[in-house]
This record gives sequence, C-alpha cells and structure tokens, in this order.
Amino acid sequence: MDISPVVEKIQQFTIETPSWGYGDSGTRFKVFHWPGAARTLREKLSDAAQVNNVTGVCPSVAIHIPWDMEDDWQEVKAYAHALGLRIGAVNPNLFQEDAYRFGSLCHIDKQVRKLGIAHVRECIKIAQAVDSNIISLWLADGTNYPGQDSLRHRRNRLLESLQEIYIALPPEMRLLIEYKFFEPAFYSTDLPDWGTSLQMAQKLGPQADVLVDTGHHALGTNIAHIVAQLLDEERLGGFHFNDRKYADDDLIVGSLNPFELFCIFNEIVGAEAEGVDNTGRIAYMIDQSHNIEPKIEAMIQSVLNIQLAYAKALLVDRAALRKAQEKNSVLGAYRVLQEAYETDVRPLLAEARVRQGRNPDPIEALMASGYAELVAEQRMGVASASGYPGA
Ligand code: RM4
Ligand code: MN
Ligand code: MN
Repeated sequence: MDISPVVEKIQQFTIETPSWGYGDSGTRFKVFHWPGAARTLREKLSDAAQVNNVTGVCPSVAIHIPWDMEDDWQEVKAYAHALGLRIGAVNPNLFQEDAYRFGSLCHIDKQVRKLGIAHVRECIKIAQAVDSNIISLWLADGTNYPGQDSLRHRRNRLLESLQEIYIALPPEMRLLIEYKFFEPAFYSTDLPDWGTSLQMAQKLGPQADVLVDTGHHALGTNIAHIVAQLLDEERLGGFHFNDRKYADDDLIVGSLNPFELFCIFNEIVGAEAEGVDNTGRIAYMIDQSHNIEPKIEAMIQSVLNIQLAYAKALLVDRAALRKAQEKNSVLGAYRVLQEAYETDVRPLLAEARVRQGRNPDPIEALMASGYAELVAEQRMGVASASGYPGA
C-alpha cells in the first residue's frame, strides 16, 4: 500500500489547543497547583508552541475572554506569530459575572441580556483584531427548579439575543453554538442538545454552526450519529474534544472511548469521500483541563489520540464498506470498520513526523527538550486567578 496520501492527510490535519488547558485547574473540591503551570496568556502560548513543535499539527490556540484578556491584541498576535502560532477561536465567558446568577442571554432582565450581548460583541472585535474567524459560544444558562422561569420565554429570549450577536458578525466570521445537557443548571439548560443548537443556527443564518463537545451528552448517546446528522445538514461547525466516564469530565481525548472517537472520524472521512462540503470547515479543537496530570504532556497525549482515531478512519476501505452495506451484510460491514480500527497506525504517524524532520515520538521529544523542568523553575508564583471554577 502507498502510504503517502494518508501521511499527507495526517500532516494537513490540524488540531487547536485551548489556552485554559495549560493553566491550573481543578474540581470544586480542590485545585492542585502544577509546578510550571502557565499563569498568563503569553505563558500559555509558549506552552502551546511546545505542543506544536513536537507534533507539527497544533498551530492555533483558542482563547477565553476575560481569562485571557489583554490590552494590546496586536502585540499578542505578533507574539503568537513569533512562536509559530496564531490565535484561534475566541470563547466568550457568560458565566462568571455576578449579574449572570440567573442566566445571561436568556435572563429575564433585559439589562443582563444586554450585558451578555455586549460581551460577545466585544469578543467579536477581539477576534477581528487577532485575525480569528470563530466565536465559540457556550452558555451556562438554565434553571434549577421547575417553575423557576418560563422555558418557552427563555427560548425566545435566547433566539433574540443570538440574533443581536449574529448581526454583529463580519462576513467571514462564524458563530459556533455549543450545547451541554446539564451543569451548572440542573433542571433545564437553555442549550441542552444538538437539536436546539441546530435550530438556533438554522434560524440565525449560514454563519452559525453547531459545536459538538464530546463530553456534553447523556451516557450512551451516539455522538457519531449526531455528527452524521449535522454533516447532512451542513451545520457541523467543530468539536471540543475530550473524554469522559460520567459527565463533563474533560479527560484526555480518547483515553476511555477510543472506539467512539474512531466512529466519529469514520463519519467525517466517509462524508468527505462523498464530497460533503461541510467537511472542509470543521474546527477540530481540544477542550479539556488537567487536574492532576502534567499539562503539556497531557495535551500532546490528546493530540496523539486524535491522530490515531483519524488515521484509522482514513484506512477504512470505503468501497468494501459500501459493498457490504448494499448486501445488508451486517457483520461484513462491521468487519470493514474493525479491520481499520485494529490496524496499528503508530508507525504511519511516526513516519508522518519523520518526513517533517520531527522526532517520531512527540512525548519523548518533549521530555528531551527539558522545557517542563525549565518552566517549573522559572514560574515560581502561582496564578492568582485561573480559568476554571474552583481555581
Ligand atoms: C463548558 C464548555 C465550554 C468551556 C467551559 C469552561 O463545560 O465545555 O466549552 O469553555 O466549560
Ligand atoms: Mn466545551
Ligand atoms: Mn465542558
């Protein structure tokens, strides 16, 4: 088999890492400080540059406002460029102001809704300043008790607020609408599922798409099927990759359900092979936090696990799969997938790196660089305010 086309695909496939994955984070019980954890946006970018250096596929970094707020965005842009990076998705924060106790874009008080809309519009300006074309929106809005608010009215307010945001988007910018079935609200969440996000996107217009965070579904939900449906509607905006066992655990991608990740990529690669346009504009982003593990190493591990799933999906024999499906060969079709999934693609991924002059083993490359020890020594102070709640 000629591996060059697959190697090229792997080299071109880029994954965005999140600024907040490089800082300290924890649960609501405790934040354990990691020696050398990034404290500022510059430190986060510097760490992200290490990930990009050893993997070669992580040239952009998502930011969260105000966690990463800066005065001079031109300077930030220049700093990122000097590191071989660019700023990716801008994530507004509509959950950490006191005003948002009862919600933001869905709040019953118009003044609070205005505050939220103004914040997202400010993020649009920041995105423009750093040449980013993605606003990635996640809402903490919801209710805790039946009767707390009118669920239909909240839905109307949500659409109205989103419309005010949508009209502020410059033509090349996209609004990705994330959903999550619960938390921090426990009775109802205003954007709980892909169907709600899709409806909002469809009502808004072509610049709005759905963002799938792999940790945001009820247990047992078939995410690959959701991905297939969004692709079919041409509304799959991107991913927040992470893995979980129970809820929004934000664990290393593919650490628990690598087969699920493969099934997701199988849908995308299959759609691409059939010429589905949407596949060309999917933002592949990691959204995770590392509470007890080394942060840069964890990020690289996640990138590697994504590459494993993607490479295996590239190996699926599409013609054989189609044939088996046409014959209703239930197990024959399954075995086509199994054949690809069971292939050891690690040598192929190593080859993709070697051909770019990189160490075939990115984890080993990180260890050899001594970077983690260096920053552990340099960054003695602990960040006073980190991103994650509890931090
Ligand atoms: C949410 C969601 C968002 C992330 C916040 C911090 O659960 O995944 O994408 O920005 O957490
Ligand atoms: Mn997310
Ligand atoms: Mn989440």
